[in-house]
Amino acid sequence: MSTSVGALGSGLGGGVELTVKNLAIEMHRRGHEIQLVAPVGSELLDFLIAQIPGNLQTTAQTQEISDPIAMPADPVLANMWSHARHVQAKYDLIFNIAYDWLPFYLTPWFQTPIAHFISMGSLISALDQEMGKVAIDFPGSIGVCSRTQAATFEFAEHCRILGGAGLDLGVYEYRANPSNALAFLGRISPEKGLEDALAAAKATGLILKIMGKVQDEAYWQRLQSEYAGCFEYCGFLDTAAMQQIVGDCRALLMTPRWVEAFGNVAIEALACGVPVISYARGGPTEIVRDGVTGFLVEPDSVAGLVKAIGRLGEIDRSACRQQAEQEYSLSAWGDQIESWFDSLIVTGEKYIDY
Ligand code: HBI
Repeated sequence: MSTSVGALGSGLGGGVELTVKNLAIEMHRRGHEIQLVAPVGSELLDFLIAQIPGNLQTTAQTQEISDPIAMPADPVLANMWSHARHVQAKYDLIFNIAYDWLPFYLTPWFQTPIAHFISMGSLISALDQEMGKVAIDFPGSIGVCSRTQAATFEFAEHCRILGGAGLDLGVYEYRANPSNALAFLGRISPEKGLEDALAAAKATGLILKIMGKVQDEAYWQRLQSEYAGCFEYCGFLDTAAMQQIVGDCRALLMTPRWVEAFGNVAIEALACGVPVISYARGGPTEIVRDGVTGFLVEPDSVAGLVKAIGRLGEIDRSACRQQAEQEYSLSAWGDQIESWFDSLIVTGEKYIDY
């Protein structure tokens, strides 16, 4: 059950799109039958996708913590879950990655177990409450990306830490000798702090190569005029094209204003041998080995970013690729996910109703 904020392949789902893609690939490789349920216009390799019509959800990160739960007219989210209700008997498990109230509220109404993967830290109290109910009433059914993300929820100790995704490392080419540019990967939206990455690039005279979907037009217009000449916008690219550009950069800059749940882009950069310079906030603090595969910088400090850029000569790029191979392979992540799923699937022989 995909994200409700955009069709798969649109880029609006951010890191969730890589998570869904690699999960589908890996579970298929392990012999599981999969049906994807996603907003109309979705595409993902040649997987069967139930294309669901309706209006997209508002992105949770643009809402206030005390906001009421909102659903548009003809909500794609509700239509997705009506579809799930009709087909649930055909499947052993439903995997949900929508960061929305409805899937959690509906959990007790479903006969098929639901594995909820929460893709961001706490954002909206009313949503946290519903997630917390499921965490208690359906033990083990909540998966998250990182410990720091879990810690933003009151039900942290009920979360299973899974990482944000695993990578098909063959898709990422290791590059030893980069050009003199920096990379920024991600949705162009205020919570990603792109202005700080641009300020650091400007201060060091290195071009910032920006890749990702423009999600907040006004924000992007403002940055383009303020930092004209400091960046090259490469658009929202597929993995093969993206890794080609990232691999040629001296470092990936991550400047999250929020508790980044994981940072799929960090492990993608490492897979290309590219060090990660990130604010010490959220998921990247559990990924970057400070001084070895990148640098963790005092949050919101552009000066700290500039200092770290000056130290890139200390990093052995092959150590970055090695970390991706040791910790972020798709098969290792697949083991974690599959054992999580197994723990939730009620198989006949265990619970026979007399
Ligand atoms: N907002 N309401 C809502 N629902 C989602 O599924 C959602 C979101 N905001 C962002 C998002 N998903 C993903 O792009 C990130 O979790 C990566």
